Amino acid sequence: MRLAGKLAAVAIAALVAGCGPAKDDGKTVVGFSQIGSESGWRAAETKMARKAAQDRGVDLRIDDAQQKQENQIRAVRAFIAQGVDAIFLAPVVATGWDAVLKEAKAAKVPVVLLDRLIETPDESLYLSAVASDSVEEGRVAGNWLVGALAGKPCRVVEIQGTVGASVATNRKQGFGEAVAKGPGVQIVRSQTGDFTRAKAKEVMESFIKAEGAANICAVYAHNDDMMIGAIQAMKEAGMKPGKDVLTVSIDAVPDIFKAMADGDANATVELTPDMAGPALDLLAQYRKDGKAPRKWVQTESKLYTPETAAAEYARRKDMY
Ligand code: GZL
Repeated sequence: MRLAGKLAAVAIAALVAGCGPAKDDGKTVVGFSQIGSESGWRAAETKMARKAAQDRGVDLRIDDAQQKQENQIRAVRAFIAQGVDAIFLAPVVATGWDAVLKEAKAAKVPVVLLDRLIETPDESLYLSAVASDSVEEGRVAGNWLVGALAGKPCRVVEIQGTVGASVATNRKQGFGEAVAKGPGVQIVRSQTGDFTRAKAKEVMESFIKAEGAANICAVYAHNDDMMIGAIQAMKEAGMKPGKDVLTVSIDAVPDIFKAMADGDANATVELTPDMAGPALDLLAQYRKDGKAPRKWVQTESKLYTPETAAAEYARRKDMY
């Protein structure tokens, strides 16, 4: 490409990503293609990423993709054109990344995946991934429900995360495997709420209309924000979530602890929003010694129930 063309490409890329070429002030520059701010958990991940970068003296540039893959691909290209040292990518969906990640690889820009995984035949396209075992998260949620039912049959409705997201596919799989062991436990409705409160409220309203309030024994939501939306829908329908209807969801954000303390929710599976900290540390080590890090840095999946909800809410409310 002629020099003029190159300069034009950098200028356009800089405009798209909102910042100029990577400065050479000795700081590591990382471009973070963030999914959006669809949930309290996601907002906390962004907040903690900024702090983790500041604590480590890293120049972190965050692009908000408004939950659109095409925006993430555009941001990754912009970061490559800026000459960043590395890219963090929270992939909104699991497929469609090979082409742009091949461009990053060709430009020798390492990519670290955060909180969701991708499906690719070529694992060399990313340096490492910091993420939970989302099948296990679904299993922990399902095992809790089977235990709480203690053999009682139950018609369960499920509100899934974003269609095509690795965590949604996996959380559905893990939960399904676990509740298959519960006698008479049946998932009677399952639909995406796209990880947002508003969409999940609409989906829960449609479930109540289709099933009848009295026929819904439990709700499983792939994240707490959607459960908060479902709780609002159940209350508006005169149902008693947390009492007549068992609830279990994932993330362990402050609002679900408040709901548990208020008696409106029963269980959540924790997912730490601090994914960027471990990613920055493995990147620093890699830049120092050139040794490939582990392909997957797994974060833990711990169950919380109402017994500790008030204390957990007090502890978490200013962190997120
Ligand atoms: C899970 C993460 C999910 C959260 C949701 O690793 O990708 O995305 O559970 C968020 O709150 O929308």
